[in-house]
Amino acid sequence: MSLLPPEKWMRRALELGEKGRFSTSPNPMVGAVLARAGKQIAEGYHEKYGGPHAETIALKKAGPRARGGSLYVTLEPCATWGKTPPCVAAILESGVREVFIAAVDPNPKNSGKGILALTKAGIKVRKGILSSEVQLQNEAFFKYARTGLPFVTLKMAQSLDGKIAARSGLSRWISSGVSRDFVHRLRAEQDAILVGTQTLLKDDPFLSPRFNPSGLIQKGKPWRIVLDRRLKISPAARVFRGEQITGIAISEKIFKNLPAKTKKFKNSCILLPIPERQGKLDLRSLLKRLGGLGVAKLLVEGGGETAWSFLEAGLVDRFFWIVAPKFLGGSQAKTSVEGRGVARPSQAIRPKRLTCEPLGEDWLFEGRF
Ligand code: AOF
Ligand code: ZN
Repeated sequence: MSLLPPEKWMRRALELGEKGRFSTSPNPMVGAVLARAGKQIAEGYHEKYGGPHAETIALKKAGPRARGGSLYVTLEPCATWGKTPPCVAAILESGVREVFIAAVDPNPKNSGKGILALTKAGIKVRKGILSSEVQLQNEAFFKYARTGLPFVTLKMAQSLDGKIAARSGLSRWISSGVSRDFVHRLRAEQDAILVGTQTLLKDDPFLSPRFNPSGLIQKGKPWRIVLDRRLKISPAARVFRGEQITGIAISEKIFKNLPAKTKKFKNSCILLPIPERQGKLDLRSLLKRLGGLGVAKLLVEGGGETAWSFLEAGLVDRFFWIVAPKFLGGSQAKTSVEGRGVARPSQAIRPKRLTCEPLGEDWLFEGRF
């Protein structure tokens, strides 16, 4: 199939934007291509959070050759000052004749303003080419920009019979090496990774990604967030090792009543006092808090109680379910989703857009809510 020229350039821009996957959050992945008379003049992408925007990079590279050209950019150019000057100003100055935009910026600060400013200045604007691809690539950014809440991915690795550990509690390893590599890659693009109290106390996890493409991951990331309502964690726990920032979500009540206990953690991590709801941390409040701190991508890694709490509260956007082709058995062995569960099959929580594909020796289910 031969691609129409605008789609061809936009596809390249989409591909370029992808290079920012591990280093731009909570800002978007954006790519830009400048073309004239059917030839590419320059390209650029948003490399890292706080750095220059994609279209500005491409225009700078093109210099005077941009005049009369067409700019293809995956996200609507910004019209206001942020950490960098507005891209619309750079576009107007460049002498570009037309601008193709894949998706309108969901950021209320910029949304629609870039298109308006360009149109007013007499520049031809065309939007919508590969819009859904760009929205899928940036689905965390789109949710975060609209709601202020992180995009939540729930990840689990279980046996065919739904167990996440053998009856002894041992869980290393249920899934295969290929699946574990997949998880480390997934971790690497998150702003934060969260686990519940039981996983924290039982597994003493590091929660670090053993994958850092060209050292792109931002310093201190991904943050490690642990749910620890009553502050039971030991200051010697592994989540305090290494350079990643650690946050402990504790009950507001504990924070108020136990100043001495909280003090010994003050220098090694961020304490996040969260209101309680029915004897548990209110997860929606926690997400709001994390969003306020700039967490746009949150990975919830278990265990079963935590998975149920997020599912029950309707706070999961996407899940990855790794299913290893084996049986562990045992009525006491931990399962992937615990908590109270639903009373009747008709109340089951049903995902949308479910896919399943092989992942090494395992199977990967992906779905959304
Ligand atoms: C980016 N990269 O290539 C484009 C963005 O914090 P700032 O100043 O970098 O501004 C971030 C906002 O700029 C972002 O929310 C989006 O609205 C707009 N476009 N952002 O990080 C880019 N084009
Ligand atoms: Zn910009």
